[in-house]
Amino acid sequence: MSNDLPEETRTAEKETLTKLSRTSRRGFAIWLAGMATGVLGVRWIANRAGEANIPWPLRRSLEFNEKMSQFVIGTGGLAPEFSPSEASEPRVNGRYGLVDEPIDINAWRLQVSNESGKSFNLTFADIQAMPYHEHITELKCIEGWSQIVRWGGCRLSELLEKTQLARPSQGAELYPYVALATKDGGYYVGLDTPSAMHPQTLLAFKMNDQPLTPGHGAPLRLVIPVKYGIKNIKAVASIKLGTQRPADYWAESGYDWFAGL
Ligand SMILES: Nc1nc2c(c(=O)[nH]1)N[C@H]1C(S)=C(S)[C@@H](COP(=O)(O)O)O[C@H]1N2
Ligand SMILES: [Mo]
Repeated sequence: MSNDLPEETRTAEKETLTKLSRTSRRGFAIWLAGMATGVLGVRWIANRAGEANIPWPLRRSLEFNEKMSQFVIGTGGLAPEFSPSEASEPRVNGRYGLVDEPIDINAWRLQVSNESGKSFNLTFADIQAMPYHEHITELKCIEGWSQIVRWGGCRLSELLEKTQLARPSQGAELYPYVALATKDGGYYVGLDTPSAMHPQTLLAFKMNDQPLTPGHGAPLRLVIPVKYGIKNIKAVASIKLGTQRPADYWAESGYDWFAGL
């Protein structure tokens, strides 16, 4: 793994995580106090054994968030959209998996594949030939800042439909997971397929009407406004559908794997 960020930056993200889990625990404790009088509360307290190194109150609240987010997504809920005047450029945040050399766009390929062995190498022109979509949404970093940005690109759902990679065979169930990675594997993200197929989930090559800059993930990045910034992988080079929950860079450091809003 190429950790080209100074160690202090990584440490800063970890400290944020610690603060965040403390905050979630506090919030959850208040919520749980209210619930404890109810039947559900009793059942949840009974269920409190530690699991997978996540303190139980935090784990429960994450599972609760996960269910809520999936409910919103399942009913076609959209992340809030804003007006063009509100959009501006976000900071460059996180350089894992980004390369310093300029990208040769003619040699660049996006590898899309699935577990059944089906695979395509798409050119940048293939991506640009897809129906173009834009939205103005908030990029929310788990560190506590957010930025309204105008994004443009193709829908991941339309690309998966066109390539017929979302299912093992026609009429079969969707693969439940999507794994995305940079070319060198220095950054990688796992998604649940419903979030990947959400209409606002874009493979973006434009930011605020300009071509994406290298720091923001040129030539192509994921924009997934129903998730925190950590899932919005820059310089994405491979996308694979499968049945196993994929590895995820920040989930490995203890962040919520689902990371939904
Ligand atoms: N390849 C790659 N993608 C990444 C990251 C990274 O370190 N490497 N950081 C993530 C995080 S934590 C955030 S908040 C957003 C920030 O996007 P921006 O740099 O365009 O503001 O990118 C995400 N995508
Ligand atoms: Mo972030």
